[in-house]
Amino acid sequence: MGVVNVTPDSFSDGGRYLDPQAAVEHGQLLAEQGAQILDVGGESTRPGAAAVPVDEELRRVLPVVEGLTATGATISIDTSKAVVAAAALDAGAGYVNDVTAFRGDPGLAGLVAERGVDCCVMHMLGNPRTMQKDPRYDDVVSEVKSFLEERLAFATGEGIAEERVWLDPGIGFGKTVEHNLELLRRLDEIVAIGRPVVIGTSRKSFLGKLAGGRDEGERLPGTIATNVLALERGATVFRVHDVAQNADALAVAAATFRLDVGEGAR
Ligand code: PMM
Repeated sequence: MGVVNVTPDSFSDGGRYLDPQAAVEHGQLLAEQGAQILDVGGESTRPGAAAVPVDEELRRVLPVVEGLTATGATISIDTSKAVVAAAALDAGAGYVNDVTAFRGDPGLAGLVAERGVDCCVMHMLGNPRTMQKDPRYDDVVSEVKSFLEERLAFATGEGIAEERVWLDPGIGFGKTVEHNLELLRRLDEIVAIGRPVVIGTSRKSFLGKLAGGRDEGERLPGTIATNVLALERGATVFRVHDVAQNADALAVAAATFRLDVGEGAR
């Protein structure tokens, strides 16, 4: 899953693709590099980010969804607003990625059910304005797992088919460095819920901290390390900014893991 942020303030690529043409070209490049899905978002969720009015979010994302749909790409719309999701689905998007896990807009789950599309529900403690202020858990993995199970039950209760729901532990959303690492280390426990697991570590700040203070543009090696670990623990969707390099690393890792299984079986 390649990230196409049409925002002025996303933490690693804010402002780079505000022009729809630049965003479409960037999405095309990511698709050529191997992204099977392009995740188009018009509202930054970086810690402390301000909410974006619906008109502005629509103005940012719709031309990009339309432009990328015309190229034949598969689009996921990264939004928590039903109005934005509906317009993006009308314009050709096929997935809804909601970082609030249907807690942000009471109409979104019903819309996903009615349209019969896939969706990603993600764990977040608090909201983007408050989430990084001293997040605490007794056991981060059990709490994230219970939350995702409850949200899966909510989604199916709203009429979304279970096989349409993907789950995401929400790396960096109300988590310390240790919380993120614990979630990655024990990702198999989230995978055990039985739905596809999406992982979004790409360029996030904990990678910079662990590597001695790297800024956003220098976090690709850390991103790849986490994605390879997540693959080994059962994640199947990797939300990344640097598609070519992650795709290569994941292809090699996947081939290696399959070989191990095959050799062991023989
Ligand atoms: N991270 C961001 C935005 N949307 N969606 C999902 N499902 N998972 C994530 O980890 C996630 C997301 C924030 O990163 P960005 O500002 O680089 O897009």
